[in-house]
Amino acid sequence: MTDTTLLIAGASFSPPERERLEGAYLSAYVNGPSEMAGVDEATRQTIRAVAYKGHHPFGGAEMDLFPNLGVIANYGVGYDAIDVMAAGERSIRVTNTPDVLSDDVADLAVGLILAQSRSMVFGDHWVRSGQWAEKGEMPLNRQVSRKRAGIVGLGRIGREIADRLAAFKMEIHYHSRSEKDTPGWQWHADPVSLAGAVDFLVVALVGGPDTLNYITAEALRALGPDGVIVNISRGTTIDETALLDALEDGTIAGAGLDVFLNEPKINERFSKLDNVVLQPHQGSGSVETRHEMVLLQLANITAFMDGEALKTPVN
Ligand code: 8YV
Repeated sequence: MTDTTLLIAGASFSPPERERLEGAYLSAYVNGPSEMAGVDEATRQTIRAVAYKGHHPFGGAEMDLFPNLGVIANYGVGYDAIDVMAAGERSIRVTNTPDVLSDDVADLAVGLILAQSRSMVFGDHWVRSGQWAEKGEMPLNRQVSRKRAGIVGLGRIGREIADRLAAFKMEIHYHSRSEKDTPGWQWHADPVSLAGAVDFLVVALVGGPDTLNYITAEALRALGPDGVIVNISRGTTIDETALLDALEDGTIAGAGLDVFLNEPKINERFSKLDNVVLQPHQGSGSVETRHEMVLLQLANITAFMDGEALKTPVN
């Protein structure tokens, strides 16, 4: 190894993840796309791959800083931060890390349904604060099993969520662009019709401009005062102002949210609500899955360097 070939871009890479990438290729490091212009000219010339982790926009202007860049390997299944069109125009390949994280994200979606409906965070506080001993039983909450679930986006993660909720004896409804071969599950042509038919609406869409504000105020009204919404996709997929209004005025019963606009400095209105369970975008965040994600990211970089077929290309 003589020249730097890899740019590691992402303040959220853990030390073991960084070590693994650095152990494979002579690397330079930046916290994110906004620091790329600060990489010295000689190093920029040598970069052939970027290992990216994060949610800040990575566009054509940043790609142009690296004339020999051939692949952007994203850590994550969602690559909405990367301008894939701009990459294609520059003959830069983009890869992601699908499948390895689907179980974790689906588990968290189910966990959010359970935590919100069965008041599990409140219950924990009831025990710790001594109110159980002082006041007795905590207030009753809402049943989960045998309800109706609506999945928005029946991709890899959406299917995992639906399979899990079916095991909770739920009726499964879904909305996707076209009807899938899923006997017994009911397809809805639009999210408003889906929301009107279910108790739990789980958003499992891809991010990006096509799904911006996909869940509207109208869909939230259709979900209704007993309905709960769960989002494990991207904050952009729900009209966040409409969601906050609906949670504050009782248009819907509650929410379980792992994703937001403006992460990690989310809208302060969320913290004042007692009908929400909030998580810090940790859907894929188990030790096991994050390990597999960095291995897949690295496998894509290695395939590119060796002139082999990319493992999980997106363009
Ligand atoms: C993030 C995710 O990649 O896979 C995705 O699309 O949102 C997550 O797994 C992870 O939080 C690192 O930013």
